[in-house]
Amino acid sequence: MNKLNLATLNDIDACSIPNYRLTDQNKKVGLVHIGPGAFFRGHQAWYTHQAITQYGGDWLISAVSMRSAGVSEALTEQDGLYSVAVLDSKTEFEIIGSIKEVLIATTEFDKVFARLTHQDTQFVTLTITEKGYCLDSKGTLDLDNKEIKQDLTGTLQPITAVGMLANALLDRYNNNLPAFCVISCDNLTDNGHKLRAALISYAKQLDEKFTLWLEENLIAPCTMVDSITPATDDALRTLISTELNVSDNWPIKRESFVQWVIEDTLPKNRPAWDKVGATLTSDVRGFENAKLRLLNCPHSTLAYIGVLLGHETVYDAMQDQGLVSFITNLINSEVIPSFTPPKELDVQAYSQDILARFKNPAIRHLLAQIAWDGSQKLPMRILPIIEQNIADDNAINGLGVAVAAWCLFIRKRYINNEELVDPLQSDLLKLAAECNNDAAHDIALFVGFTKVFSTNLLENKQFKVAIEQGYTKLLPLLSNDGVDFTTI
Ligand code: CS2
Repeated sequence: MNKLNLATLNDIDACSIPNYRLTDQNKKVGLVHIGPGAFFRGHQAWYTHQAITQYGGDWLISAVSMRSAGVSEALTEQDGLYSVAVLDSKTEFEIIGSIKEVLIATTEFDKVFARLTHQDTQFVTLTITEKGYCLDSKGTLDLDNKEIKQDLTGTLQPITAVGMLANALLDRYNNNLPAFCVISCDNLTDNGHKLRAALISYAKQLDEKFTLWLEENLIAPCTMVDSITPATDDALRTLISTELNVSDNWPIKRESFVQWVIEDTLPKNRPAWDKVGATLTSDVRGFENAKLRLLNCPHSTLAYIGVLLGHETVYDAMQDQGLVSFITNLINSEVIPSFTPPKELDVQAYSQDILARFKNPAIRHLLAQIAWDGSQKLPMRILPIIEQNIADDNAINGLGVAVAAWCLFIRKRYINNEELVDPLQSDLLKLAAECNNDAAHDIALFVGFTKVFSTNLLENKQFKVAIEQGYTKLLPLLSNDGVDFTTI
């Protein structure tokens, strides 16, 4: 069977192919992307591919992995080409051509730096996950972060995205090149503003004039990104080779729903993202709040409770009627009242559509994958709702159950000696080791962990009581006993 690459592209007739890669070999790279995981390849690279296909332009992407070699190994021999399978009521395939190359920052730093400081590079997009920004619990750059500290010594090549981009911007400043526009595409509240502030804070440690230049010139729109993109598995590789008659090292699967809302500060010269479905708006915050609160909060809640209940995928958890009624109540009584949605959004319909997406039988999205990095995700998708509800004197009982489920999830990993995927793994496992099943004792340990919980929360009685109650209710799950979710 043919391997997917430029030489075999024309032989594929089962789906659309990126003709521009065959007809215009000189098309330039205009974007660098940091973090070429599945989400980026199913989302921003897909939008950019649509934009190039329909409207042209020198917008090929140089994709940069900060450390891992996997994507580069898989895609380099495929000339950056890969397939996307859209799995929903019908299945559709597409070959995406927008990635020109995949580089690895640790081993190919000079090439990466050359791309970042090239005059053709006008955008740098990022999907580096919450932890990649090295922020503290206030959302500002953590200058005590070990890796940031190392980068700031300037003696070695940068290992953080913030350090690398700040150095590249300094080089552009020194060479009179315009700053590139940075676009954060991670599930962080105010992602663009946080990234901009982090880069400026880093720049302050380097040079005063450069900092002023950056403050005047750095464009960093906030964005909301959405499309459920589970990790690739062998079943997908087999599906691609059967359906497209070509072998693809690393295909991507996602649902058909895809959304990208971008703050309307983008430079005029850009890929035609807005003409191929992205929304430009001045109110990203409203969309971001809606998505983090109505999709990501229920997602994480389902993940922690679902794993404790022994479910494997989001779809499986959504077959559990007790759990679904708990989630639905949580959304209606505690999440929806917590924020003002954008005028154009019908919140009830939006939320119901999300729950319907969770029930998509064609998508096998592992709860364990969503449960990763809880210490970074809770402060974005659950704790702000709790803070708002406390301020508004609204209920937080269901949200307390969600936080308690996270604590018990960590305990279960510890008890079973299973890996906990989280940058604060060792701190969290230490907390778990000290637990003794007494709700007040165990919750005091977790809530006192200031890397996750802000001082406002840890001093709040209502918050502690809600988590303690949730913990007591869910405790039987630790010993695999049942819990009646209709009474929670
Ligand atoms: C998920 C998200 O893994 C997770 O934490 O909640 O990746 C979710 O699938 C996306 O945000 C959907 O757009």
